[in-house]
Amino acid sequence: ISNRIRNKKLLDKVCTAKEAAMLIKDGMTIGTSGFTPSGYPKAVPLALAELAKERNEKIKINLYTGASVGDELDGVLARAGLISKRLPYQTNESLRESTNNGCCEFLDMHLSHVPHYAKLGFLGKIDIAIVEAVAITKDGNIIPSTSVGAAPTYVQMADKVIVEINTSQPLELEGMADIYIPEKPPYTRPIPIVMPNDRIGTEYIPCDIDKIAAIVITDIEDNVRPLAPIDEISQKISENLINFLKSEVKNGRLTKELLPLQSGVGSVANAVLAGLEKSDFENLVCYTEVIQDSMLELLDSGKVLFASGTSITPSAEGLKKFKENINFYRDKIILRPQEISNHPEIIRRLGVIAINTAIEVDIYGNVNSTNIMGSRMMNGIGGSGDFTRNAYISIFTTPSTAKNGEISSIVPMVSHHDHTEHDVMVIITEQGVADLRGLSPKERAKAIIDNCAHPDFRPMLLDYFNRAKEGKYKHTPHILNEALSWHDRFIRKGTMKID
Ligand code: 0RQ
Repeated sequence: ISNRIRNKKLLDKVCTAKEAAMLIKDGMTIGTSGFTPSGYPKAVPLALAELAKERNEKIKINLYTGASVGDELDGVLARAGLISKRLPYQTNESLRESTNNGCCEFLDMHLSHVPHYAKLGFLGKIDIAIVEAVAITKDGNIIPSTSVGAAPTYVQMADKVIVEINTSQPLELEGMADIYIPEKPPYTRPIPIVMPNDRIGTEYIPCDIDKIAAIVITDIEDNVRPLAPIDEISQKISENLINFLKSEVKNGRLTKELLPLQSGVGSVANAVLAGLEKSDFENLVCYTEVIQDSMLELLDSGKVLFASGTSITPSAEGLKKFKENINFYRDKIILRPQEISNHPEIIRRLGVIAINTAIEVDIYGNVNSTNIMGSRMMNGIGGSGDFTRNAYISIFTTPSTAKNGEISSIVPMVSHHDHTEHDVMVIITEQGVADLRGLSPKERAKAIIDNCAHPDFRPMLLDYFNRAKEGKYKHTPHILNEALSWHDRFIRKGTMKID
């Protein structure tokens, strides 16, 4: 344990998860490590739920994380009814249910904004930070595990810090993190990253040793999510993306090395990235947030030389492989705070190609990535807005239909807005590619309907668009009492199709 807790005095702080959980009181705001079920605290939240049950207490806490975390944190606390407010992104079924049935307030935030707003005091006081670590240095600084997320800021802001030393996380993770906390505005200096592999900070999360109130030793592994196998549709989307990138090279707008790549999470995103393996592109680099299975495979094959992110979140098999070959990955991956991995200034400076997933897209290029049928929260915007708005090329991928073909992912008007027509450059479905750059709204509508809509819905979309154009105002033609009727029909009849 002396390898993991390097200051003898800190050994006095080692306690059970239950003792640490007793520090958490009703009404507190807790900021935790963790980003897309990776590197989040597990033992203390499990103990907190147990404790509340034992004492029959209905305490409520505000839970701030980096992004989605595993069931031991989100799921267990949501089912116990302990979460009053949660931000900024989630993928847990119980928490999703709790959010959608009104038991838990959920703030869906741009991920780069979270530490920034916290520092500015916009999110209130942080009482306790809980951070999963592989070790604590002699000076009390924290070596994070498989994710950095918003932990550096929560540690900086919190009154007390609880550290979960996770012995299932290899000590070799030490050295992969690069912690740099930007100054508080106004008039800050530029963040000195000009290349994706620049290191600008420390290998540890700076922490005032006196703030460490409890240390819990655990070996519970990250509860990572399985990825759906790559199906025909994702394969076709991936091919369309590769062909689009190839045409950019042909037209002299990109080289064979492309530009730093960012890719979102989920099965479609994983499949899209996997397609790069067989492409002619070479010496690629990634400046992204989440490092998923396909990115590790691209590093294995040498197709990708280097990846910068804020978390390593492969599937269970991918995680096993990562741990077994950690020495290979150590100098090829940098983990940064999410404020840096997703920072607008750096994304714009590096010229990132951003590839994210839409739930639905409208004929003018507005994108909904979060709310199904306008109101039902799926996961959240995550980092897709951070990257899309500032990207060199912003791309959204989606299958052209959902729910066995009953829903068109291309609709007259999105039922919720995450990314506006002003930020979205390219839409890709399994049907084709709509390159919206330099197009007016009506030109965009034509490109999206012709290239991306499913043939089952294309005539309906064209009919809507043509009738809308007959209206008085011709700039972004809509028929307002019809624009959301497709969603309404699905809710009433289980299909967007007309009899
Ligand atoms: O629902 O599971 O109930 O069937 O949405 O869809 O096709 O499984 O796709 O796993 O890639 O997730 C956008 C949610 C896609 C994800 C989203 C239903 C569909 C299914 C999931 P069921 P799939 P994926 C990175 C950056 C956030 C934005 C982003 C996501 C479920 O990628 O959360 O990219 N993105 N952030 O049936 C109704 C439609 C639908 C639909 C799909 N048009 N209407 N339901 N679904 N399209 C994240 C971070 O920054 C951390």
